[in-house]
Amino acid sequence: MKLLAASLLTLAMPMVAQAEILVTDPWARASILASRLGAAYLTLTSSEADRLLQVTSPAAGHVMLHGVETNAAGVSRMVNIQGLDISPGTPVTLAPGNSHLMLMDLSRKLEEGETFLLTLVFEVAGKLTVAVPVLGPGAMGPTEERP
Ligand SMILES: [Cu+2]
Repeated sequence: MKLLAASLLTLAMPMVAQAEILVTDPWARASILASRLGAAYLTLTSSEADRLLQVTSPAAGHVMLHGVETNAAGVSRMVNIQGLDISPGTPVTLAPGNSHLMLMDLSRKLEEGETFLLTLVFEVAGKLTVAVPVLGPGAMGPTEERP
C-alpha cells in the first residue's frame, strides 16, 4: 500500500506545478468503523480571484462542499455550498468545525498512512489534482501530527 501511495503522489506532482492555485496541507481523517462518510481539509491560495466549483475523488462516489452554520441556540449543522470564492492572496482554509470537503459513499475505509487523490475544479485555474494523506481518526491537522 505504501508503494502505491508513493507512485500516486509522483503522478499528481506535475499537475500541481502548472496550476496557479497553491494547495497546501491537504489531509483527511481515517474512517471510523464502517462509516462510508469522510471529510478532507486543505488550504487554497490563489494569485487571482477564483472559485472552487467542484471536487471529485476516485476514493468517493461523490464529494460535496460543506460549510458549517450555527443557529441562535448554538446548534451547528452542515450546509451545502455551491462554490467557494477565493480572494487573491488570501488563503482559504478548510478545517474541522469549519468548511470541509465531504466525501460521500467512500469506496472503502480511509486507513491512516494512506494517500488518495482529490481533483479540484476551479473557474479560472481549471483542474488540479492533489494527493491527500490520511491522518489518524482524532487528528486536527497535518502540523499537529508531527510535533
Ligand atoms: Cu459535511
